[in-house]
This record gives sequence, C-alpha cells and structure tokens, in this order.
Amino acid sequence: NHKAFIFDLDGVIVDTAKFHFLAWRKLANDLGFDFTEEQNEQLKGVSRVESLKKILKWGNKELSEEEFNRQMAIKNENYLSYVDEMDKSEILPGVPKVLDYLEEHDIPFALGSASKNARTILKKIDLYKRFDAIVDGTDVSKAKPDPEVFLIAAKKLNARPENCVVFEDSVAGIQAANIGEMTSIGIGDKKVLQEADHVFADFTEIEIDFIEKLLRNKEK
Ligand code: G16
Ligand code: MG
Repeated sequence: NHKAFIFDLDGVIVDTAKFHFLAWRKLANDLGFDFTEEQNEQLKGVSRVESLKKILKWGNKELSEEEFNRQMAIKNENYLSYVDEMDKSEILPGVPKVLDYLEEHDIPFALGSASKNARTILKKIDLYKRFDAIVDGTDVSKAKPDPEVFLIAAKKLNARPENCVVFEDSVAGIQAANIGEMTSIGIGDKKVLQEADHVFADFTEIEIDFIEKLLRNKEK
C-alpha cells in the first residue's frame, strides 16, 4: 500500500525536445517544407510514428510505407547523434534533489516514457541504475493518453495506481495519468496542463515539503 513515483523523460528529466525538433525539422526541410516551434509542441509525448504522420500532414506530403520507414530511421539516427553528446549536465535543475530525497526515504520510482531511446539516454546522463523500473516505448503497445505505460510502471513498483504520482510535461501524459487514476503533476505551462492535479514551471519550483505532502496524502 506504499506510494510510488513515476517520471516522464523528455521534458521532465531532460530537455531532449530540442534535439527531436532539430532532427524532425531537418527531415521536413529535406522534403521541401518547414514547421514552427509552436507546431513542435504538438509532438511532445507523441510516439515516433505518430510524430512523422503529423509532420507529413503539415507539409502536405504523402510517403510510401517504405519511404516512411526510411525517413523515420534517418530521423532517429540524426536524433541519436545529439543524444550521443549528452552527459549528466543535461539533467534538468531540481531533478537530482527530488531523486535523492526519494532514495533516502526508500520510496520506489520508475521511468514512464514514450521514447524507444529512453534507456540509451538514461545511461548517457548516468541515471540508468537509479530507477527501480524503466518502462519505455519498447514496452508498450498503446501510446499516451492511454495509461498503459504508467500502469505497467505501477505494477513493476508493486504499487496501486491510486498511490502513484506521475510527473509529466505533455497534455497526453497528464491525461494518461488521470485515466490511470494516479496523481498527475504537470511540469510546464499551467494553461496548457490545466488537467493536471498540480502544475509547476519546472523542478526547481518543487519543494521537498510538497513531496512530503504527497506522501502523506491517503489517496488522490
Ligand atoms: C518522447 C518525446 C516525443 C518523442 C517520443 C518518442 O516522449 O516527448 O517527442 O516523439 O518520446 O521518442 P523516440 O523517437 O526516441 O522513440 P516522453 O514520453 O519521454 O516525453
Ligand atoms: Mg515528455
């Protein structure tokens, strides 16, 4: 009946969104069009396949299945060239303080990400071994807002969903946490993440007091 914490990766622990943007934008440019940083917001938390579908729609392009897969592979290779340069200085401010606290108090925590590159990234930033469970894009069949990724994480942590707290930067991820009956903490803009139970601009705004309050809460 214990509490457990689940962290999204991109936009919560690291800002890999900027690398996804560069890599997707290069793909679009190579196909003869462009898209904006605002449009890029809509790609947050969205799987690789769904992202490319959206981008092609923006550029009014259609690709054969073979070419679609080829473009996806090129994008990923390009994205990984940025990931390859990452180290622990990329961990977003305020995150280590919370992870340290959870470890000191024996509170289990997991990763719940849509990315198929999550394990690679966690290794690069030296956090791989600290998570009690890792659930990523290679473990799920249904994308956020489906709660599958978080429900699997809860199970791996041996925690009831109602006792789980989820940190998420995407609308789809907040919805997934809510549908899963977990406590949802939005990281980002209050106006965008209005469905979340609590919202903070970033982890530096989260005080240990708040974490302790979450731990005392019986249920959501
Ligand atoms: C991340 C990003 C998305 C990305 C997705 C899939 O999710 O937010 O922009 O499209 O993973 O990534 P990959 O191409 O590496 O499999 P999350 O859930 O960590 O925010
Ligand atoms: Mg995210």
